[in-house]
Amino acid sequence: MDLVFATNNQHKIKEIRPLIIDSINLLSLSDINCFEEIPETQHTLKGNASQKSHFVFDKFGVNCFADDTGLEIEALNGDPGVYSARYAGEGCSFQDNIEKVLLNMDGNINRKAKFTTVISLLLDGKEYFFEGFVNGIILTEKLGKEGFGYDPIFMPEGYNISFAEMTLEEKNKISHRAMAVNKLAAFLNLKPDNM
Ligand code: ITT
Repeated sequence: MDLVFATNNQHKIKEIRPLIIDSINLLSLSDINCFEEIPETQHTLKGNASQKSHFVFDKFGVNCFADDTGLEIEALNGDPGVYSARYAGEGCSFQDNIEKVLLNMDGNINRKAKFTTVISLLLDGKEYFFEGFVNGIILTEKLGKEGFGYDPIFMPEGYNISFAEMTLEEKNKISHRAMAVNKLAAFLNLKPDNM
């Protein structure tokens, strides 16, 4: 069956493609000629994931899912959290966001942080949610060139390299997104008629 991943973030598509079973034909927004900016105005990850999937379902009538992800930093009272994409302001780059985090965390001993992903799946008009998270710490400088977003300054618990120093396969073994997508994939596989 066809399933649209409602994201404008190409890195996310690259990450999850290997995690989705072959019987699912994963489509991007451009595959369905959706080139609009999808609104993301809610104040929770769940709300934003749901808003993104509903936007695509309502306009295009296709089975789809969306992911909303946030990086919560304990010493910053959970910031940037649900506002992770635009932490440094409207139209900012990954680099701008990283610089703002490093500045706000300068001299802070508590480096604890957590990535959380919430997926909203809309299948035949019914909504299902899947969640994944990973704990870690915020580094004091950027390490590595892989991945995207905050990956160069996030080191997952139990590792001594950043997400940006990992291969896609390594990140996919432990990441917030992989955990949520694996739950989605297991659910799709278990559907009785296999759709
Ligand atoms: P879509 O809404 O189109 O899916 P987005 O980039 O706006 O793409 P999110 O709102 O879910 O995605 O993510 C917010 C930001 O969090 C994102 O722009 C990245 O900076 C960061 N982020 C998300 N997933 C990440 C990951 O796996 N590693 C590092 N940073 C990540």
